[in-house]
Amino acid sequence: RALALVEGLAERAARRARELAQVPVVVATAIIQDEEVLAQQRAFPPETAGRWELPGGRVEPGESEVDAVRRECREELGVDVEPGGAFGPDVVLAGGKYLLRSYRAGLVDGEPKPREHQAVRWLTDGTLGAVDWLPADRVLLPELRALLRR
Ligand code: 9L3
Ligand code: MG
Repeated sequence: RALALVEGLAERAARRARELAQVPVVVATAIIQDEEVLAQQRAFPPETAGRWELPGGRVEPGESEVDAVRRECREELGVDVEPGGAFGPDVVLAGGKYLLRSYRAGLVDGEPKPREHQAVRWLTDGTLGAVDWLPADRVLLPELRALLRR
């Protein structure tokens, strides 16, 4: 009976792992320059309009995560970035519908201008906590702080 219980638990864990492996990833980008990080203010949908986030969006099928970082920064801000590594925890979005995964990036070319957003703002360690972040992005603030202090 104990063996059947363990086998049942192992089967459940394996099923959950397969489910998680299929959860689409939304990338977020911490563009860092001169000890500041770029945040942008959402314009839509109405539930999130006015709140702040790191630039990014859904990884398309067959696209790598770093390619999604490059594409989203070009689309949303009109800039070329060079992605570094991922940082911080994966954050569950929309009750498990997506996973938010965050990457560091350097600004290679262009001046960030909001194309789909209300505003952009460079934040320092001191002002990082002052904007109204989306809840998922707020989870990343300790790791973002650590990146800015390096
Ligand atoms: N999201 C949260 N924080 C972020 C990003 C880039 C995205 N830093 C959430 C907002 C949306 C979903 O992920 O619910 C998809 O993002 P987008 O395609 O609307 O940018
Ligand atoms: Mg986006």
